[in-house]
Amino acid sequence: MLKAGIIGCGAIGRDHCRRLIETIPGVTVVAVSDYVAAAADSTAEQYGIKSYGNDCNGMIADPEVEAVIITSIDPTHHAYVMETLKYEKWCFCEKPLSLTGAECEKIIAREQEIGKRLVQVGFMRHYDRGYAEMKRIIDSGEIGAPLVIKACHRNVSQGPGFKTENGITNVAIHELDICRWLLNDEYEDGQVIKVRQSANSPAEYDNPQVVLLRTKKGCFIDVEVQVADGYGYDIQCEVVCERGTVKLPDPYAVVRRSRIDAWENENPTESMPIMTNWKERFIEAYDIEFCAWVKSIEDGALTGPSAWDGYIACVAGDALNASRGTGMFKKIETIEKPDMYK
Ligand code: ISE
Repeated sequence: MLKAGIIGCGAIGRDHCRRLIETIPGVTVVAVSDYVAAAADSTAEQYGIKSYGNDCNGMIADPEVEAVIITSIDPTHHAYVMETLKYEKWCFCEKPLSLTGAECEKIIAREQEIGKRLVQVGFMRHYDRGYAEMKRIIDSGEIGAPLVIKACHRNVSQGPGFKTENGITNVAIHELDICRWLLNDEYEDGQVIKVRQSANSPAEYDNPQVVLLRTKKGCFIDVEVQVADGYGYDIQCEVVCERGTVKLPDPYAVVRRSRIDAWENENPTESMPIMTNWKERFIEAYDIEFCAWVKSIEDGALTGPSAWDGYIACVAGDALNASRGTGMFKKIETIEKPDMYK
């Protein structure tokens, strides 16, 4: 039984704690910690496990903790991954792996020193049945080579302190990862464009932003990023290939045809609910992701998204953020890929 410790008892941290204790075989959580000590204490109390309060590094050092799961806020990820690697423990880090490509390079260098992959990044879309089926069809070659991706990533709203660049590093980072995975391709260059702004946007950040990417094989990717759409959590993706297209299915299959409310006042409609919470949208993918993670640790070799994948997404994010306002595509340049990730 793999013994894990979780850093971060906020939204997804608490959900992962439940998942690992109640749902996923072969793993349990023995300790938790959080920048806000009370959040760790209440989670620990709920499950009858150890709380390290806000002593996250103390939890990483605990000899009982074999694997560390990092779900704290984005700017803290890099330091906690490096601390975990100090003890050469398994490390599951939620996206983004770091805030910049340069920080990710240090993680990659440390893994090279250790000589073994220990880090997995929480790019759960790889385990979503819709994306996996799209990839299977593209890889089969049945509908020809992929040419264009049209995607959108929409959130209902953001909390305080959200900045324009977080639309890339915290939100579109999923597309920066999943598009190269779907295409089996790497990015050449990219730019982010500010378009007509939505009335839902407070002055502090751009909303929407449009991300454009070109790949080494010449594919074109267009992602509309709305971080405050005012209606739902809406993730869409269509890959146009030479002899057809593949499109991500909506998470609800049930289509309702009825009057929603009063007989007298409404015409009948055909409708499907749209989710508002990202944790719910990918709930099955998170379960599958952790099952696969535990199994790969049992087998002695990680198979999920690597530090390299985390690095590429951050390097692409760096280029996009640097391109803002220039009207120019910016080259996406990486270090040479170490053999470990090939
Ligand atoms: C969150 O961390 C996610 O992973 C969601 O997919 C994204 O839509 C949301 O904006 C992020 O904060």
